[in-house]
This record gives sequence, structure tokens and C-alpha cells, in this order.
Amino acid sequence: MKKSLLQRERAAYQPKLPKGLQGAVKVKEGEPTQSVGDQEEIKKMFPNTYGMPLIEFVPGEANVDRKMNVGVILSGGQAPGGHNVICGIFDAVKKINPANKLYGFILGPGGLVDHNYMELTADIIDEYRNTGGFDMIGSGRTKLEKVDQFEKGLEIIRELDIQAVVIIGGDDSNTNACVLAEYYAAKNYGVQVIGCPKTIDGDLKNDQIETSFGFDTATKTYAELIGNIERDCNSARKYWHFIKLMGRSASHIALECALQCQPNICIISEEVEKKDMSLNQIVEQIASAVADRATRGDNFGVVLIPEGLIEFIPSIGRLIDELNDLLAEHGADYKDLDKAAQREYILAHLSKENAETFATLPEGVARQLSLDRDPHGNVQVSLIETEKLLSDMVDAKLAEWKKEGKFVGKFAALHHFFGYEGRCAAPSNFDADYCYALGVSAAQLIANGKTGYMAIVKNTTAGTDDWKAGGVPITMMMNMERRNGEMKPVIRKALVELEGKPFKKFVEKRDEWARETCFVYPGPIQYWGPASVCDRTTRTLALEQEDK
Ligand code: FBP
Repeated sequence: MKKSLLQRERAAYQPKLPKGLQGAVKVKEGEPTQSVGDQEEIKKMFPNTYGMPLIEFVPGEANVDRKMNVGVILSGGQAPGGHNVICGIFDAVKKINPANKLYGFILGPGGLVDHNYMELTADIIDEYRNTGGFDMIGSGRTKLEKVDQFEKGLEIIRELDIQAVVIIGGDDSNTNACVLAEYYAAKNYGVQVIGCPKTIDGDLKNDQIETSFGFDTATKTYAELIGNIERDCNSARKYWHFIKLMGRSASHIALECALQCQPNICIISEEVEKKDMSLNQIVEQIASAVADRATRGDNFGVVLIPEGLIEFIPSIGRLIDELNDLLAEHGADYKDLDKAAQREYILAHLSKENAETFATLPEGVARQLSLDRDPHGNVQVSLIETEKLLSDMVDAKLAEWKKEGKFVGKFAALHHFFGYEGRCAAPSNFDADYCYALGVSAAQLIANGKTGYMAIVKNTTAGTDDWKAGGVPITMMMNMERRNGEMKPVIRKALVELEGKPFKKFVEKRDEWARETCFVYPGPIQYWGPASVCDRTTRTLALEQEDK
């Protein structure tokens, strides 16, 4: 594979490890844990993996020397640093015992079920050190949840003499990792399952997980692009740029980019829900800022929109809930009908209130909401063009106001959607180090006989020496939620906290940013240079950890 100059130089970067993982490693166990909600139900569903203690790795006297083969799976959307997790696992399992082997299952969890795998040798691993992407083994969204999948997976696990599987994924994939760990433990198969917190969305975090990997690099990449657009916008002074940002349900990415770039407007879905705002109110909020800037001759600006916004507008959220149930129960009856008949079927089966909301939505948006969910039951929000929907509605509102003499300026909108542009970027120093440490932690959890744990690294705003690596029982992060029409044990998704410091900081500043032009241009990620630039964490992480 031909490498760019940057890739060649970057391959030589040796990720920094926390002290607890640098030499011989000892396990320090904490108190028994319990799930964040629905304790009795979760305990009953996970009798073998519930209540286990938190684990921290501290410097020890002698390493475990365990013969173990490991399988690794990349699950869900790409996130910068995934390759370094695999490199960390590889280096650690070989250090534990050079005879150990690492196998990669191809194209996600489906690779385990379909017996699609490759052995990851030193040559392969060296090709991918500190690179973005998941192309070493590919990723996929197959949901591992059925006994026949677990049993099929076991066949190849036995054939390759694998003792443990590491699933690198988001909240849904780690939930599945836990279900698999419990199943193999209950059957006494002697196969361990370890999870690893991945997702650019930043929504897999809690008291134990400070951030999911990939969030740092992805947001810095989007912030560079947004800064470039802001500078163009401030140079031409004739466009309003509507930028939709990935992140699924949570607005962490949009909020972080706002803190880095200071756009005129950033909508936060969680606030929209809390304030029970309608689509029209959001449109009026944006149109008012446009009209206000126009009074000073500033017919330009930047608006950030989280991709999950539509789900958080309460009336649309209620509609989606009912559509989820309708899809689960009657999807087969209307999926193959033509567009018009499908719309009619849906309208006839919805409650009065939700049918009214459905009828007001533009055809494209309504269709997207009524189509298939992803394998985990999520609406595919990345496919909904919210940025266009909002700018069209703002345009219409301003035209109305113009007639009434309330708007004196010009409004020309351009649209962008940033998501795929950042998911495979070369990991920042933070993600390169964090991911490598997560991989080494995963290998240590396996070497120490653990299952049903997620590898974690804490204290990440300190220097890497002082990061604290360990493991958290996945059941500790679970509660019961309704998915695909049924109550299921799932890891609780972390949304933007309106009482949290990042949001409060944004609120403090946003009126000024809306009025004035306060753009900040963060520039590209730097790998060499002053640590204040190269090793800087996200604003979100720094603010959240400030007083901890
Ligand atoms: P994960 O939750 O799997 O990490 O997905 C991240 C994400 O990039 C979301 O932000 C986005 O909504 C989704 O993946 C897009 O999915 P796909 O890659 O299947 O188009």
C-alpha cells in the first residue's frame, strides 16, 4: 500500500501509555457495582456478569504470562483511532506471550457469525499504526443478539482456539458485547468478551467513561472545516451557511464545534426538547438572528445543526415513537407499497395528533422517518436533510417578514453536511494515545481472566503518565429502554446535559456570537509542535473534567 509522506512519518509515532500499563501490571479491584437503573431486572438478565467490581491497572511486580488467542471486531460507524486500539491489543498480547495470536473478524460482527476472518500479523499491524479508518479489517452494523449467532460464532472461536473476543463499538455494540459475554459465561464456554468505547458521537460516556474515542479527532476535523467556511463567509459576506453535523441523537459534536468556532447560531437538540420547542419556533429563532444582523448590513453567518434535531422536537419525537411501533408491528404490510399508498397507510394507522404532525412534514422527511431503522432500531438521521428543511423554512419566514417590513436584508443560503469527512481522519495525538491505551487495557483484562468488562482509561485531562487504565463491568452502565417496540437492557446514552459546563459556557456566549461576528478559525490538527496545540483535548472534555 502506497503511503503519503505524513503517513510514513506518523507511523513512527509511539503512543504514550499511562504508568499503570508501562511495565508489569497488577489488578486493583474496587467495590462491587450495580447498574445505573432497573437493578433488579438487569441483575436477573445478567446473573453471571452483574455486580463485578471496577478494575484499575497499577504498576505490578510480575506480568501475567497467559497463552491466549484473541479475536477483534470493529462495530458500527468509523471513528479515528480504531486501528490503534487493535495495535495496542496486538502489542500487549504478544508481550504477554509471543505465541499468542490476534485474529480480526472482517466487516464487523457479521464476520464472527460468517467465519470471515484474518490473522493480524506484525506486517499488517505496522501498516496501520496511527492511521485513521477501519480498513484494516472493515466494520459493519450486524446486531449480535441471537443464540444461533452466538453458537455459530463459537464454532470459529473453537476452531481458531480463541479465548477472548474484543468488540470495539458504541453503546449498542457494547450492549451486545455484554449479552454475548453473559451467554458464553452462562454456558461455561470459557470465552471472554471485552468491549471498547468507540464513537465520534461522544454519547458513550458516564462516570466511568470520560469520552469515547474518535470524538476528539472528528470534532477537530469538523472545526477546521467550519473555521474555513467561517473565514470564507466573512470574506464574501453574502451567504448564510447551514451546516448539519453528525452525532446521531446527541448534540455533543455540534456543541463542541460551536465552542471551538463560535458560529452565529448552534441549535442544541436537548434544549429544544427541554423547552418543548416546535419546528416553527426554531425557524423563528434563526430568522430573528438573520434579520437582526441584516439591520447592520451583515447578510451572512453560520448556523450549526445537530443531525438528530428532528427527533428532539417533541411533536416529531412522539410521532417517531409511534412510527417505531407501527414499523415493528405492521412494517411488512406497507413497506412494499408505492409512496402515495404508503403515506396513506401510515396516516390511517397513526393517532390523530401524530397523523397531523406527519401530514405537515415535507414528503422527503416524512418518508425518511417512516422507513427502516438501522439494525439497532435507530432512525437514520444522517439521511434527513434538516439543514435544507430549516433554511427553506427560514427563507419563507423572512419573505413573510419582508412584506411586513420586519426584514430589510438579503438571504442566500448554502448547505453542508459534515460527518463522513471526519470519521476516518488520522487520529490526533489524544486519540492515538487514548486508543492504544484502551487496546492494552483490553488485553490486560483478558489476561486477567475478565469478561463482560469494557476497557477504560480515566483522568485523560492530565498528562498520559497519570492516566488511569482499567475496566468497568458493562452491566454497570445499563438500564431498560424501549427499542423496536420492546423493553431491552441497553447502555444509557449520554445526551448533552443542560446543567453541564460545556452547555453553560455556550449559553454564556451565544447572544454575542449571534449578533457580532466572533468566528474562530481552529486550523488543522497538528501532530508535531507545542504540546499546548498538539495535545489539547476537546473543550467538552476539559470543561467536564475541570473540577473533578
Ligand atoms: P456509531 O454510533 O456506530 O459510532 O455511528 C456514528 C455515526 O457516524 C453517526 O454519527 C451517524 O448517524 C451514523 O454513524 C451514520 O451511519 P452510517 O455509517 O451507517 O451511514
